[in-house]
Amino acid sequence: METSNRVFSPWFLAIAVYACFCSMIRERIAVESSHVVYETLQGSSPSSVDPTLRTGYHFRPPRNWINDPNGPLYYKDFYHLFYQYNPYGSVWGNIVWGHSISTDLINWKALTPAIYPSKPFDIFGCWSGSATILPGDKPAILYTGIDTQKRQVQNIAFPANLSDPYLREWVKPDYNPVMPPETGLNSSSFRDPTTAWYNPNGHWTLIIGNKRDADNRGMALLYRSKDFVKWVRAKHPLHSAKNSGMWECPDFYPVALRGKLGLDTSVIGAGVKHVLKMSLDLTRYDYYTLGKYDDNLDKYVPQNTSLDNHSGLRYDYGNFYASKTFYDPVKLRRILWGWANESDTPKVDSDKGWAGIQLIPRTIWLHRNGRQLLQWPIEEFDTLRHKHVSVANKLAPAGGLFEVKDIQSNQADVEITFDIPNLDKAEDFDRSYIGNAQAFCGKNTAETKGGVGPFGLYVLASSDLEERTAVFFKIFKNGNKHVVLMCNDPTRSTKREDIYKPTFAGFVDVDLSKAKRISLRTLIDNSVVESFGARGKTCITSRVYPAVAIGKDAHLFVFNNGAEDVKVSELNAWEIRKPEMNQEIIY
Ligand SMILES: *[C@@H]1O[C@H](CO)[C@@H](O)[C@H](O)[C@H]1NC(C)=O
Ligand SMILES: *[C@@H]1O[C@H](CO)[C@@H](O)[C@H](O)[C@H]1NC(C)=O
Ligand SMILES: *[C@@H]1O[C@H](CO)[C@@H](O)[C@H](O)[C@H]1NC(C)=O
Ligand SMILES: *[C@@H]1O[C@H](CO)[C@@H](O)[C@H](O)[C@H]1NC(C)=O
Ligand SMILES: *[C@H]1O[C@@H](CO)[C@H](O)[C@@H](O)[C@@H]1NC(C)=O
Repeated sequence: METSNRVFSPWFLAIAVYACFCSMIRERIAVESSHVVYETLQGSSPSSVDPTLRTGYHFRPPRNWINDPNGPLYYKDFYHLFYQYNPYGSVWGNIVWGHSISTDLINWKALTPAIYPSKPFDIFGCWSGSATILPGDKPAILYTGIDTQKRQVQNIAFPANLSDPYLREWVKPDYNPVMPPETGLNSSSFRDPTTAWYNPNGHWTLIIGNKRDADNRGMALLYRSKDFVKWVRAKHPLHSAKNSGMWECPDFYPVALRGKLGLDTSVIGAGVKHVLKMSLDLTRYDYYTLGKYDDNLDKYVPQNTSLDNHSGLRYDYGNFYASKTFYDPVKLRRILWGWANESDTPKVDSDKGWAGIQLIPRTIWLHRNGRQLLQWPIEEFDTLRHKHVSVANKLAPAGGLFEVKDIQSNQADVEITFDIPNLDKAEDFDRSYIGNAQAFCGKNTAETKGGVGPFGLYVLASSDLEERTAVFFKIFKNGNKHVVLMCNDPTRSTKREDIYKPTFAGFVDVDLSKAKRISLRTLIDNSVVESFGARGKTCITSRVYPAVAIGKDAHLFVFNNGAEDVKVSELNAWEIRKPEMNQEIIY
């Protein structure tokens, strides 16, 4: 039963001391954080969880608030996911490390929280961190603790019992913190250690997010250790950029120049590029650059095609933050986890009893053009595909639309390929929008008539189309090239007016002059629309809360508001089954 508090009671008893500290936090407030703090809502959980728009197949606990994915790892036949979790309410606060295990990254069983405040070095919070698998298959977690002085410090934790494949219990040695904020560092901007990589010069290396106040410079501070216990800060950061503000949840890893295979985080050498990702607190989005890691200098330099600021590349141009990758040694791939928050109001979140999900884990690899990464839902996701419909060679005429019938589309997976026979009607691109897709799509909605496009999907639509979320492409001319935009327009997603409905958009780096076609895959899960354009080149996630288009009343349409006909050469849609989602708790 989702509606009961009982499931947590043995754990509550076990950590009564911790609960006592939580009530201290609740009354006093507040730990400095990048989250808005709603003090009165932090500990108020309703007696039942409102299932109406609740996601079914995206990762989430039975109830309450979650944010960042933490320490993903594989150990003795199980994938582990930890996550920032409020056990008492559905706004941010009282943060512990929730913990779940899976054999396929899709079906999950819950464990009791792995790391929670209990020592002077983390008594005011256990914030984000990462796992590293040390030689001999020994996992170690490094995380940010909030200490008795409310400073951010980095702590280490080890499994209590390496024979336990569930890694239920974690030990935090008394020599913590292993990385305190030294003089000169702002102890409110010092968090989120990464997975460490082994530098051939003989040391473990990792980075920590930081900001230098003088020039608002975001930084990836570099730390080294020979034994993983004693850590020393290097003089220079791995990388930094002025005016970028606090870098949260950095991630740093190698990608192969060719092919989809992932690499262990310690792989260094001629056949790889490196990815540096940071979550910018200023904008609340995740950005990455591709570049070169010099392991002698311990420096990273972005390549000249990667913009090193918040006009740069994003994993996802929508609601996606605090992401983290890990290397999967079973299927030899790198997997990306990212968090999506709600767009509803904190009061409503609190009344519903749930807030936040992790998006479908994505396999991530380098495009052969070397300029960007590609992402695709892990193959295991396809095991949830159920009832299927398909459409082939159907015209989406200029100004027209058709409904995709015979499946219930509120929880669905839709793959569609559009053929664009003629690009002549493409309008000239207004160059003032170069680098700013989102501003463009904010002005030019799904209803703005165009030359080639907008064409795409209306999802979570009411039968009369009063409610609908549009995911679409629009194509322009820029000299003798084409500019392709992908947009997610939720402005008509619900009749409710109190909801945050940002339009999201990204450019799609495709050459339409050769193959005049473009594909879209969209995962729909009641209040989530997660889309992958052009086989994973541009991804956009959005949270929407229809008032009418719920359950069986949610419809799916293909539309074309351009002046040029397009053809749906292929469309496949599946209903998606609900996996096991943390209902069962293993103590
Ligand atoms: C360690 O875990 C194994 C496997 O779950 C279990 O059999 C054993 O009793 C555990 N040891 C301790 C000391 O808890
Ligand atoms: C330290 O960082 C915090 C959080 O960004 C900021 O509010 C504070 O002003 C900074 N302290 C100094 C001395 O600049
Ligand atoms: C980027 O660097 C490559 C060599 O790595 C060079 O061929 C290319 O001209 C450079 N592009 C720009 C825009 O500087
Ligand atoms: C990012 O850098 C590029 C190239 O230097 C520049 O054209 C662009 O304006 C910058 N964007 C922001 C938001 O600073
Ligand atoms: C998610 O919530 C919206 C408001 O509903 C905020 O505007 C975003 O900043 C927030 N995103 C993150 C990553 O916290």
